[in-house]
Amino acid sequence: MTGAETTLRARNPIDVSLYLVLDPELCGGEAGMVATAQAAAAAGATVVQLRAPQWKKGQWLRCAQALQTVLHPLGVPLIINDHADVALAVDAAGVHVGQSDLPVAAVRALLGPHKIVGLSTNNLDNVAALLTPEVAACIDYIGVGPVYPTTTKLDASPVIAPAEMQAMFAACPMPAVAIGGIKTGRVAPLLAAGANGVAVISAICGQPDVTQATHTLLAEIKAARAERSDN
Ligand code: 3NM
Repeated sequence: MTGAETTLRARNPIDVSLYLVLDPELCGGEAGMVATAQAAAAAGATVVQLRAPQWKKGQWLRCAQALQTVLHPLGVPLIINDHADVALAVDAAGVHVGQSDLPVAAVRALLGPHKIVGLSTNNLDNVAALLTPEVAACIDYIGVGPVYPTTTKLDASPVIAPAEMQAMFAACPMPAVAIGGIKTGRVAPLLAAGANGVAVISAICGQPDVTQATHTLLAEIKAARAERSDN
């Protein structure tokens, strides 16, 4: 797409309230990932992302297809981490990229205007870089993290200080989802700081009762939003 076309593109809506990122190890492999996604989506998770940094493409494709089969009937969008080709092959809802993956303009050009594109941001400079109309027009939402220490992503950036996190949410022109070390009891301050939702791995993946874990997080999100609208 040309710059003019990207700036004219309407942002694709995505409800990032409770964004589940799947982890192959914590879920116990591919079948566990599909079962976890299905249970969490049925319980109210609003987005599922397939993330498997160690996998080969064939496994990505097979698992993405299986996830589409369970998520599509539930109306829950499937986002593919990094691999635009896999997303296109299974007609996933979109792609999420990190700071050192394909640039968002290239992902948008590959996917066309109607797929969701998300980008990880780790500091205020990353958000400031989105503030040109051309770049902002490529992106539908951002991730902001890590907001707490995480042991799930070993190469995570340093934890973002609360003041910087708040500034990132305030500056961000599109929906923003907090990620990193989020578990029960940690949701309210993030939504109060300006997050539109929370993204989790270990708070759902590998939990003994995925449905219950999802319900608990959703209840916290609902309570935090009620609190926010009171103030
Ligand atoms: N991205 P958990 S932190 C995949 O900061 C990922 O961009 C992060 O796992 C970022 O919820 C992270 O178990 C791991 O802490 C999140």
